[in-house]
Amino acid sequence: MSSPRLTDLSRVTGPAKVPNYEPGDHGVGIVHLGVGAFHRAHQAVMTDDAIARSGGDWRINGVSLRSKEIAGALNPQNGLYTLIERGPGGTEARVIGSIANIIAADPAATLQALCDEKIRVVTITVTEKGYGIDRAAGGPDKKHPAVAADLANPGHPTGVLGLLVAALKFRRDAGMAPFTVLSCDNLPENGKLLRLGTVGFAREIDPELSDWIDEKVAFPSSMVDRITPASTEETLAEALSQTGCEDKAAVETEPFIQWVIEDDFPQGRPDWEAGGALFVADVAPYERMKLTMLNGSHSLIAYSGFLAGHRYVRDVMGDRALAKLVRRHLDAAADIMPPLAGIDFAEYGEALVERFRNPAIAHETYQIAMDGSQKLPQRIFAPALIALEDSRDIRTFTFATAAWMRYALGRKDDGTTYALRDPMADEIEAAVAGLSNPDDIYNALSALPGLLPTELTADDRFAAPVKEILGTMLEAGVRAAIDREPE
Ligand code: CS2
Repeated sequence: MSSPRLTDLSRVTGPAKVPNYEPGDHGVGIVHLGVGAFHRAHQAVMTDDAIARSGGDWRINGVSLRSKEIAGALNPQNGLYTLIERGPGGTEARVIGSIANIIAADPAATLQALCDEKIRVVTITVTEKGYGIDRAAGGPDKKHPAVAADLANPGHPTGVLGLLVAALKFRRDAGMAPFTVLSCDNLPENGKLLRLGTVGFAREIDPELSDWIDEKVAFPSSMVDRITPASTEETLAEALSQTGCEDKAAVETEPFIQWVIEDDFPQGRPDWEAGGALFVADVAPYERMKLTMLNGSHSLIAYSGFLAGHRYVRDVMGDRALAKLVRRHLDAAADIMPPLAGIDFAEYGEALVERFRNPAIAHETYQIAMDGSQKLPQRIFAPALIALEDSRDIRTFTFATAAWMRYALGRKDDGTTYALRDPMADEIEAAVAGLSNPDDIYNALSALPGLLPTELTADDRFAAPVKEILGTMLEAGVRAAIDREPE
């Protein structure tokens, strides 16, 4: 007999917990751009907790900017899905009721949703590359395809900046309050960056609107954390056994969850404290800790682990030599953290090691290796520069850089090839085409615009070890380079 689809809480028969509220009793107050697995494992969960504890019309109108896949899974389920938390001690499941519906690859409907007066907060997870912000200049990246298209046709926007600006224009012209814009991506000072991008985009088409946005719209920064691998068939099978229902939108994640947010919501917000969110005056030090320690070592794990033949993060942690390099990285990263009240960086590092080792989570190194050009500047290069300026040991940052440069060649030691999956893939491939000498590869990748700071690449304390490690990787293989690395 086939199982019923998860369309209604009354259908749930397994051990999964269900919300203590009736989802349909609560209206929508949030539009979320980018309804991937991470959103469903993070903000949607905290919003579910908030509604459960304090009520309110805070359900989420989700938007998938390009793909129709998630809408196809979630809309027939009335937004319901199973969250599976997998820890070393076991698995727990709950059904989440905070998502109302999904708009898929439909810019006009997205704009309409953003113009709805009931929307008071717009949350965003579109990955680092999704915004179209020129981080160096602090404004819109006019070469980004969506930004270019939206600047040419601002009345029919398709990208994040264009949609936000068009919706804010409509709201201003209609005498409505704006919404608060909350970026939840792994970018340094994500709120400030998004403000610069949005205000800068508006300046190109309507300077008065730009001033209005700058004055009236809040862009709090936030630091988000939860390790969430892509869902697989096993995720869906687990959801079935936990709910007795067929669920095509289930997600699995680790038990740990963290959200640190600047409390600047003029139009109100859900009671996210109910899910454990921490509200602070300045998120920057938390962001820096997470980007440098968690994400930095994640990227080291991804490039060196993938090239050494490890499919999952947990396998990398089971490789003694690599696990030592991860600890070395965490120590070096902890050393450059400015003090943060209530946080012991050594303990934070230990907790990260345990999270990376979680045997129940199958997090692919290849997934984390994606989009290196967007991730490494804040994860590896900026910390390397700080360590260099402080005259600290920068060996681990040079090792991570060499591993990424080796990865950029697109083939493993055994000759297997793979796609780079990076918005700069074409430039990277063209830069290293035909090169085999470490110095040439180093110089070619260092010359790519906006990636490695010249203060770093021109400094021999950085350049020499990167070239040396890359040379070992090319001559003796990545395995040998890992094994030869001093602790
Ligand atoms: C990872 C992150 O894929 C990646 O680049 O480093 O997605 C990481 O899992 C999250 O930031 C954890 O909060």
